[in-house]
Amino acid sequence: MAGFQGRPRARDDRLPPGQYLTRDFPVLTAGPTEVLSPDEWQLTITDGTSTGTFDWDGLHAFGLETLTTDIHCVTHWSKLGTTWRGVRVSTLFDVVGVDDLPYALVTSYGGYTTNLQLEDLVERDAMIAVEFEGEPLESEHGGPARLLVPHLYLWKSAKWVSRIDLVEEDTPGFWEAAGYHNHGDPFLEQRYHGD
Ligand SMILES: Nc1nc2c(c(=O)[nH]1)N[C@H]1C(S)=C(S)[C@@H](COP(=O)(O)O)O[C@H]1N2
Ligand SMILES: [Mo]
Repeated sequence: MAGFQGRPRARDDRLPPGQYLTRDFPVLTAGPTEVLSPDEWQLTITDGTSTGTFDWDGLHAFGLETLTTDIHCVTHWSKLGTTWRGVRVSTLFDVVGVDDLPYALVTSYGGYTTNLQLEDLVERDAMIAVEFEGEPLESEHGGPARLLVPHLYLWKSAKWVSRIDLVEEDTPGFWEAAGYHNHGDPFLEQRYHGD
């Protein structure tokens, strides 16, 4: 039967297995909140050969895109239809001219790390987010700027992002080394190592 194509995904299909919906926005940080002003923040992207550093103005020079997306935390809460503004990671990679190395290690101010496959940063909606629901991103949620990788569990979305190193070898980040799944796809329920 024709007519179903393009139909928005039903609300129930948008909730990954084992998740519940929340209207709150819980804060989850494995240490102190980093409090950085926009002037203090910068992001370095490197593949070991080509390197680019973006400060607040340099990031905004690309113009902000709006993304409305669902987010999922491994602690079982999900939020549907959250709206963010930021700059696509793929835009920054193109500007720096990085090689397509297969993995990324992302580092935050304060030392948090998380690892990703290149494709998860460039083939979906990953962005450096600076606004949430029309407001500057609060410090506790990673402001002034965080990584947002909405199709993976939220521990991949490094708050106060400071570096993205593209690398040949995959290295587990903070939670991945502590037993979380290396990839973290919520629809495959990849919560812990071995899932
Ligand atoms: N720098 C940094 N980023 C981080 C974390 C952290 O502890 N430090 N926690 C991660 C985890 S486990 C989750 S669930 C989300 C939570 O984001 P929120 O506090 O904005 O809800 O941030 C992720 N990014
Ligand atoms: Mo988390």
